Amino acid sequence: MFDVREKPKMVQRALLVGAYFDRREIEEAVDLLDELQELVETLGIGVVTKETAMVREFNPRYIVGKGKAAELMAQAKAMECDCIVFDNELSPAQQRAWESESGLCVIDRHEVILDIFAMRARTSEARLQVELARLAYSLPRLTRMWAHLDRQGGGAGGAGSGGAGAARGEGETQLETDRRLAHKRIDKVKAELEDVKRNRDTQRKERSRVPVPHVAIVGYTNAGKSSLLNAMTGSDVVAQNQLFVTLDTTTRRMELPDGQNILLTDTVGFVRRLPHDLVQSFRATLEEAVIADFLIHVLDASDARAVEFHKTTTSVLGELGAGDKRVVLVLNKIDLIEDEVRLQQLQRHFPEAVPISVKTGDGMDKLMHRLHEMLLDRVVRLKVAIPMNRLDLVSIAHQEGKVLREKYTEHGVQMVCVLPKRWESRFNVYSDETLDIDESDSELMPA
Ligand SMILES: Nc1nc2c(ncn2[C@@H]2O[C@H](COP(=O)(O)OP(=O)(O)OP(=O)(O)O)[C@@H](O)[C@H]2O)c(=O)[nH]1
Ligand SMILES: [Mg+2]
Repeated sequence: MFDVREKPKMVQRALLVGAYFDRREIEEAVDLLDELQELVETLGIGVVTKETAMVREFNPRYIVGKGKAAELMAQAKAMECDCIVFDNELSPAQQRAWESESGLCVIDRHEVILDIFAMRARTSEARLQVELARLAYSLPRLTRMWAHLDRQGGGAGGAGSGGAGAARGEGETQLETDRRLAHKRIDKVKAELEDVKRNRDTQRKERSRVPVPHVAIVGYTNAGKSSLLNAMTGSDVVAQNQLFVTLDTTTRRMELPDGQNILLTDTVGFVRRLPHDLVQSFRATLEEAVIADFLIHVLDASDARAVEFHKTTTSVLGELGAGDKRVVLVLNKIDLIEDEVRLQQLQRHFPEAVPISVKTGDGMDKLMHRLHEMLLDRVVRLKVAIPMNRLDLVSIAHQEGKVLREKYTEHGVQMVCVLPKRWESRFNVYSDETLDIDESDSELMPA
């Protein structure tokens, strides 16, 4: 690991700045700053104050005007802040200018998100992916006074482990050494990620041997994706009222009421202004969304920013190459909406969406029904009379589909079953729609 300069102490008190360039953007700037506050607090840093700054004349050194920059620095010091956090992306040079002139630690939303991901990464894959994103971010910033916030110690990314690896080559400046080692590390992490990817591909191949439809749950962070997976499959993926709880995908099998099996995958949440290199680094993980047959897009309908969140998720999905996937949109947390009109507005905005509450179970039957509809083109429902010498088909029907009715006769087995389309031709020979086998649909599908 390359050497990084440690910052003098942990930062604790932050002044947040959101610069905007058009008077009409003020609302959005305030809104994004509120979100930045949530992100900063996730790192355990207190937010002392939030300032929006309208930029009349863009100053490439500070983004905001020189006077405004001086004012903000003075304010940060007067309020005993030890850190300034920008909602806007700071170039390495801008960050250096702010840090050297204020004497404070200055970071941007990008770095905050990277640090949250680093703090949350648990599996080796997530750690590698975060580390890669952090290295990409750090490389042009090696001359900074301080490196990443590194609150979790050890962990991924530019943590200052220095040591033998950082030995300076002949005639090299410290900066050149840092750069060389960073590049070396980047190559190594990339190679390790390739291994992980190969493993994943093998697993996927295994899965696609049995072509069960694959559905990925996507959405903004904290929308309730993991909760939905848990509710649908009875698993216990961690679900918490915090940002970016999930950094790894979890795939679980579930059976729909019509007997079809599907694979459901929980994915990493998105956020506005999600760093591009982070999306790139998490490609392997997020690829689950790209290869899925369709997506369940979970939206927190109780959040006033739901429409914005929807836009963000849709555009990140586009960036990942999953923009043309079929989507079941879910308006979650309707139990928290007190204002009926608000829910109606959302439903008018998203007429196709299924309103649900994972918490109360409200609407879950409708969601199941919608999933069933999405898969209609993949299954057939057949009435068959299987002769004694083809009892192998009976076991196939049990394994691959769902047997709704079954009657043993002296000639063989009569069945009503739902089967994946690819079995249709083999069963069709024995199909007999006139069979009189007691069949009531009531328990199968919700209305
Ligand atoms: N009131 C209410 N809370 C919900 C509902 N669904 C989920 N939650 C809560 O919302 C919070 C976030 O849920 P998660 O399932 O962790 O959200 P996520 O989308 O997986 O979030 P990340 O993994 O961070 O991207 C948790 O505190 C859940 O208990 C719901 O229908 N109603
Ligand atoms: Mg989650």
